[in-house]
Amino acid sequence: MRRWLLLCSSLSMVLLLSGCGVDDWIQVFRLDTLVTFFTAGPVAAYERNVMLFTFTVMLFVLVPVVGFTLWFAWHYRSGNRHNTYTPNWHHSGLLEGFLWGGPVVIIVVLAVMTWVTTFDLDPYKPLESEHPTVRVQAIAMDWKWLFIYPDYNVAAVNELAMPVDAPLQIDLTSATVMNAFMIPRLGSQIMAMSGMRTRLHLMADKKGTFFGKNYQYSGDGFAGMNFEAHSMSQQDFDQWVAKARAASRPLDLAAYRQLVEPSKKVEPILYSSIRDGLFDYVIQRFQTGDGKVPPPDRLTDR
Ligand SMILES: [Cu+2]
Repeated sequence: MRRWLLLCSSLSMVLLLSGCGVDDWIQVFRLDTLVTFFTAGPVAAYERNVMLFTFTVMLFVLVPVVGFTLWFAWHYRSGNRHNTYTPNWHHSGLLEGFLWGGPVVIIVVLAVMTWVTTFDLDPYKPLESEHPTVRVQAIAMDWKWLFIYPDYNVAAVNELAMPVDAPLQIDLTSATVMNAFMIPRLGSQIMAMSGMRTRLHLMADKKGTFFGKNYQYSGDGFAGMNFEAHSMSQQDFDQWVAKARAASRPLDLAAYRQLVEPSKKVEPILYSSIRDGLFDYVIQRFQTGDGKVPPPDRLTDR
């Protein structure tokens, strides 16, 4: 414990003295893995503001309650002999108004805010941007993420690349149990479920590498089911796609079957091409029950 304290304080000193920015703090203390506070995109920023607004509104309950509790305890102490004695007191309109009015106002404010922001933050709602949307199909596996770029005909395991300021339209499903996709610095967690498709729109307005994770406990390899989301210039993104294409590792059905087998702490893998309709195939396998019903013609094994 003392060693930890010493380490932390010396680290803080080093950071303070070197005049580091917020990003260095985030790096050192891995804050990006814990909270949606250090935002790197509009969705996360909106969510952070909702959180701060809610917190502020609730302070209007918390501060008076804590304050009056202390004041009552002190004022009505047994030793206080300097008060009017009112044994027949039983009602005060002012007090009733105060006790009920505040909470009612706060509930109304929070309800309206929740209503409005729920529609604003609908994960299915496309994001507005001058840049074209990048489509991604994410498949949760035991215990890694597969990201397919249908428009570029490439795929990657545990690595999500995106051009900065371009909206991502992520379709998600699972090839196993339920998983939850989230990149805290970009906002909005969403479930990935077998036999179903969910959709999430995200956007990064900063360049950088962001931590992403499965936030739903899913068994043995869960702890290592992390990935890196890279936000980069359009040029770098094109280069990333070119790098994937040069990988000469096609993601055909055989490669998929191999990949879908449980494995832990998987390093990023790039795929140079993808089997057409793979995402729908994964969904269909679970919709038909036991996975034995033949998939669509183009996906049958030969
Ligand atoms: Cu839930």
